[in-house]
Amino acid sequence: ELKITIDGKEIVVNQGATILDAAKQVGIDIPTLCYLNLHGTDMENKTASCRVCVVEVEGRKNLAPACATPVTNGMVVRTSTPRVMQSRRMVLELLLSDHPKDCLSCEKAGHCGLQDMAVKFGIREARFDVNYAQSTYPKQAGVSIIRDMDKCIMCRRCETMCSKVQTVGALSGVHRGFPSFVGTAFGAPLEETVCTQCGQCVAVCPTGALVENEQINEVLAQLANPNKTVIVQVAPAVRAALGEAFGMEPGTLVTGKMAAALRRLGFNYVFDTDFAADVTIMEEGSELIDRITKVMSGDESVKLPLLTSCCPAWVNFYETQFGDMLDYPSTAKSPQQIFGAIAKSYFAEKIEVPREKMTVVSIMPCLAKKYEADRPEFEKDVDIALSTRELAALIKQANIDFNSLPEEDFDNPLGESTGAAVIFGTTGGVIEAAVRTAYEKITGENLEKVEFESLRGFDGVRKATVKVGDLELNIGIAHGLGNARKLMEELKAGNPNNFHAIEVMACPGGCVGGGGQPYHGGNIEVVQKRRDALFAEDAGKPVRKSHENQAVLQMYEDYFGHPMSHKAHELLHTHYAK
Ligand code: HC1
Ligand code: SF4
Repeated sequence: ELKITIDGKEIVVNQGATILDAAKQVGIDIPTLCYLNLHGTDMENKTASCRVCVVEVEGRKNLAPACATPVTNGMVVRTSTPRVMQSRRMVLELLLSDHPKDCLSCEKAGHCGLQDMAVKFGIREARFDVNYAQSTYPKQAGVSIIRDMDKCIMCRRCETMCSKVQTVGALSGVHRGFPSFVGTAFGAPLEETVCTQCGQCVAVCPTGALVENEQINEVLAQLANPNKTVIVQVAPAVRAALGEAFGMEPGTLVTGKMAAALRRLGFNYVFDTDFAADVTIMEEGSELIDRITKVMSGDESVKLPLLTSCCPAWVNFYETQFGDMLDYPSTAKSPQQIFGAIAKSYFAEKIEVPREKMTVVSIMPCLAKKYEADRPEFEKDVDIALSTRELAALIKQANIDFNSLPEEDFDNPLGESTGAAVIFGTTGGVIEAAVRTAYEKITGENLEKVEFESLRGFDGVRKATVKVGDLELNIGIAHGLGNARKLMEELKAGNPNNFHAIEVMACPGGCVGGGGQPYHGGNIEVVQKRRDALFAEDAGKPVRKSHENQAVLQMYEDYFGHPMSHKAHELLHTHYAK
């Protein structure tokens, strides 16, 4: 234990604590810009590059960055002396000297850490402004992400996220001095690197250097076109976060208001990705049972464990990083793509609209879903994928008073869903949904208690064994790609845990923590509250097992026959490539 005095307050801290940690203990708020700690994940960025958190330490000549200076016994610290305040101002002015001044039209306006600091410190003029008539770096616009390195302040949060949490390593600091920024190898567009499009770099970027590829106007163009039937689907995790954009507490469920808002925006059919999540369980669950049966009878043509395949950043990750293990993931398409395929076949035929006259828009908590929708093998089953943030912006542009909307239902039939589908949006939820169905299919018994507590939780890697009749089903769960890598390395070493199935979600927390969700400002508790909201929605649903979704069963009867049928394979399954 160490003693430290901050602004006259004596504090006892543990060895290893920083001045910032100590100050937090007693509620002293030292401003930070580059620092970020997503507690419970591997994300801690303490590069001490912005110098906004500097403080005075008695006996030291130079100011010290609070985020990266460990406490020593007897330390005396002052956090807001005139010298400290002047220094913070100067640092901000220097950062702004090398930063574009297009705040008015910047995508990050209102959510920008640099802007917040400039406001807090009352910066009124750009004393050292360099001439920004010309951009220094070309803007790179990808399918999911736009990189504008003129706006990079070298905080390195994206690099920490990409390298340490996701273990992807697509981004790193290049050059020295003024020309430095965080870039890709040889300046390649993200699509041509190992980037998975997870969007977690966007989620933690404090400025407008990394933002989504906004497609709001494309959606408006479709809605304005009288020749188009425009269908919208909403992912499970969106309903647990959208309310935050309208001032609601994190964890507020807005399912009904969201449906009402989409209807007022002019979508012809307001449907639910949850319907397709139930279909995914029908397909993936059947595939799991099929593989287990085959492996147990000595058939070596299939592999265990089955890896879930609904998270597009995870798909990109295993395609690039584990290209020799592509027979492990389920061949089922993701719910987003299953929905698109069903909308443009089964539903299109039902309402007698040719697919060319139909536009499918998805609202996703994710940026990789834009990339997924754009993959050539999916043939534009989904035309446009907007993030939760983009939907919030669209609702605001349309002058809809979200908070006073009534609660409305989704349309039928592709709006009907079960509790199992709702929990797809949190880590552990996809596999819990699959187990609910697999249990009943394998044992033929009714599953009384549908909650599997052993699969829930927030640890990065979780392992559980679920008894399904005589079978001991061994399950692995990872969220965050670095954690997924640990499980993949285990598989390479011979599957010592004898896993039958593994669920992976690329983002910390699963989709509730997706790269397209309202910015959580570095507070991982926000993500956990969204998760709790999804579990609450599941608990309140009258039907909680995917194979009991009546609209799904009707569709199989009318159209696909049965899961894994020829037609199901054609429309609902995919293949992977290195
Ligand atoms: Fe997800 Fe999924 S849960 S991937 O996290 O399987 O994005 O929410 O839509 O497709 O259903 C995201 C969420 C989402 C798919 C489903
Ligand atoms: Fe890295 Fe994900 Fe950002 Fe790609 S999208 S650069 S993988 S953090």
